[in-house]
Amino acid sequence: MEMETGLRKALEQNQLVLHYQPQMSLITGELVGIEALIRWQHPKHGLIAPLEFIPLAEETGLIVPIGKWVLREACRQRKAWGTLGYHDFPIAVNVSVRQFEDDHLIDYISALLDEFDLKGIHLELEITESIMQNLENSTIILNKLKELDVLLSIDDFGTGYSSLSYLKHLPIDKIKIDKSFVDDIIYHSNQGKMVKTIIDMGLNLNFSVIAEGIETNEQLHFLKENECKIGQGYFFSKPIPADEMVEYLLSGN
Ligand code: G
Ligand code: G
Ligand code: MN
Ligand code: NA
Repeated sequence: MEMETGLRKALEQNQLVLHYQPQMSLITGELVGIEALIRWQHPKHGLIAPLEFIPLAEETGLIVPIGKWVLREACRQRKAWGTLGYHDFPIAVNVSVRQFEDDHLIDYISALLDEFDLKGIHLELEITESIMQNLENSTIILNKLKELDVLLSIDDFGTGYSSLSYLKHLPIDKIKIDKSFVDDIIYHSNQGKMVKTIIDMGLNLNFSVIAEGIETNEQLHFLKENECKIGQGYFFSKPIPADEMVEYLLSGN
């Protein structure tokens, strides 16, 4: 209860911040996307990670206004980067199921694209496989979002219950191979085979495939060998504040 009040306050008093993590082409080494990740800059407790407050936000429904704030802040930041001359990559935002199912989401996103003069392809929504539990309704929502031209990706792919055969009937652009698979690549050859299988099937179904949580050269090497074309992880950069991201962009990354 106390934390819920605190979280409400956080939203009202601008204590929420976004950090940004680059997504890199494993072929050219160029930056091809940026994921926005929320943090709570608490006046007493410092920077609080999303795992410590997003579950509560989801339970209480606060995720809906918080999620709107995230979308707006990400679009504002994306426009600012565009003004600096960085036009080409989308900004990716995590969207919780409850937010995904909110009736106002589509109109809200449409209004944001207008407000910040962005094309749909400048914004990517990361949703999880759990939306498949309500396949019929989710299909309708995904199709409406796709009419706005926003990019749609499946986060934490491989940890849920969906299969690629389901996904091929949905307007999904990208799958993000969960970090847990990438972690084990080098230690267990079976995990490597699994990752390879996901990459191959994803590419065959015309999805972009990104590997999450790349930390080592060995993982990078394996992924490149197996034709994974995009990667994200501490190997390239941790999630960083917006001002550091500008330096990162300026440095030609
Ligand atoms: O940034 P970090 O790796 O600590 O994120 C941990 C988890 O929190 C991830 O699963 C991520 O998807 C989730 N998360 C981060 N930012 C947001 C956000 O803005 N909205 C939602 N719904 N989840 C987020
Ligand atoms: O579930 P989602 O993919 O949205 O969450 C990404 C989470 O993973 C964020 O909390 C981010 O900080 C974290 N992350 C990103 N790259 C790495 C990595 O290379 N190693 C580790 N341990 N965590 C990572
Ligand atoms: Mn994500
Ligand atoms: Na993930």
